[in-house]
Formats: sequence, structure tokens, C-alpha cells
Amino acid sequence: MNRITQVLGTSLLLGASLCPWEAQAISLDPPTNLVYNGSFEDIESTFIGDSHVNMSLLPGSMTLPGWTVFGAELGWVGMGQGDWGVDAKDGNKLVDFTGYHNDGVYAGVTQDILTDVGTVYEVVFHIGRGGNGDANYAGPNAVRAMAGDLSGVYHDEVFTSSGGTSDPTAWERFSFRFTAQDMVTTISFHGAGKGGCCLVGLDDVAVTAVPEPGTYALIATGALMVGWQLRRRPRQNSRMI
Ligand SMILES: [Ca+2]
Ligand SMILES: [Ca+2]
Repeated sequence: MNRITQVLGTSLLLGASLCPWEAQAISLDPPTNLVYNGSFEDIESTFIGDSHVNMSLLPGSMTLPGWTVFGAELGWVGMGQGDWGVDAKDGNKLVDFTGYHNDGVYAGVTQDILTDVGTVYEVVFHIGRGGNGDANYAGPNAVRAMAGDLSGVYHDEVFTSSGGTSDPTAWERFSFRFTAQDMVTTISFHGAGKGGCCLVGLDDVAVTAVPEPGTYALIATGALMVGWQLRRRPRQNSRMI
């Protein structure tokens, strides 16, 4: 074990023995994604693809793990032999709000997540277009995103991707924030516009708690504690000799 590892270990132990805010000060864990299956993957082996590696899901369906379909038929799109050439942003599956119907009536997906009242959360998601080589896949595409609870909607916004060439698949990142007002928050996304006929893609959704401003100061305090330990240790050792 080198000295930096030893000191870090000492500091972490020190943090564990101190009060909660001091322990938090040296915790550098990445924020937890509160969305279950934000990548729309086949994590429970429920996907049954057709000849286009697509699974058509009707409103009310809960076949896609973590999500409930609403509004219209949804395409749960996979990648593989016979697919439409649309590449997922993450993993190998995505959802298409135009489904097979492609008629301008859009599907949506919704999920309830556990939240802390008063905490600010950031929602990050990706809108997809293209991948087929057909201009009908080129976008621009629009997705309406909402967050709220039984008492109302906190956030309601339409996000529009850019258009462009239809191949390869292009994914654009969007985000918004909301302050939770209940212990359960419902997030939902549905199609709101499309260039061409055939695809309004969504993939790679994440909801994470936004650290309070004071947390950054605490993290800096933790770093200073580690630095102080590194500087102090040689003098301690020299006294022992
Ligand atoms: Ca995915
Ligand atoms: Ca479609």
C-alpha cells in the first residue's frame, strides 16, 4: 500500500468516525441514477423482437422494465439483423414514440421515482434521429418531458432536436431540473413532433439529486483534510525515529 493510499484510508476512517457532514465531506461517490432502466434495455428478458428487432407495446403495457406506456403504440427498438439501422445511445435498445403507426399520434413512457421533498433533481435524456439512411428518419424531433406528482406538474417542457443527415443515428442531450414536492415523483416523456415519418427516439434517461451548494464546500474541505494528512505525516514519522 503506498503512502497516498494509506493517508486516504486514514482520512476515510477519520471521516467515518466523525459527524455525518464531515464524513460526507470526503465522499466522492457519483450521484445515483434514480430511474430504473433509464436505457430501455431488456434487463428482465421480456423483449420479444419481430423481424425488425422491434417490439410493439400498446398503452398500459408494462413489458418494458421500469416503464409504463401511454398515449399510443410504442416501438421498443433493438439492434440486430433485420433492424432499421437505428443505433441506441446506450446499450442496444431505445424507444420510438412513433411506433409502427407513424401517424403523428405519439406514444409516451412514464415512471415513478422516489424523491425527497425539497430536493432539486436534474433530469437528463437523449433525443434520437436518423440511422436508416432514409430522409424520413432525419428529424428534427421533439419530445415533451414532464415531472410532477398527484398534486400537479412541476415541470412541462418540449425539447426539440436539430435535424440533419439521416445516417448515422444522432443523439442529442437535453436536461431540466425540478424541486420535488412529494416522496414520489412521476416523470414522463412523449413524442411531440417529428421530421419525416418514422422515428422519435429516446434513450439514456437519468435523474439525479443535485448537490446543495454547501456540499461542494464540504468536498473541498475533504480534499484539504487529505492534503493536510499528506503534509503532516512525514513530520510525525520523523519524531518517532
Ligand atoms: Ca438503451
Ligand atoms: Ca416508427
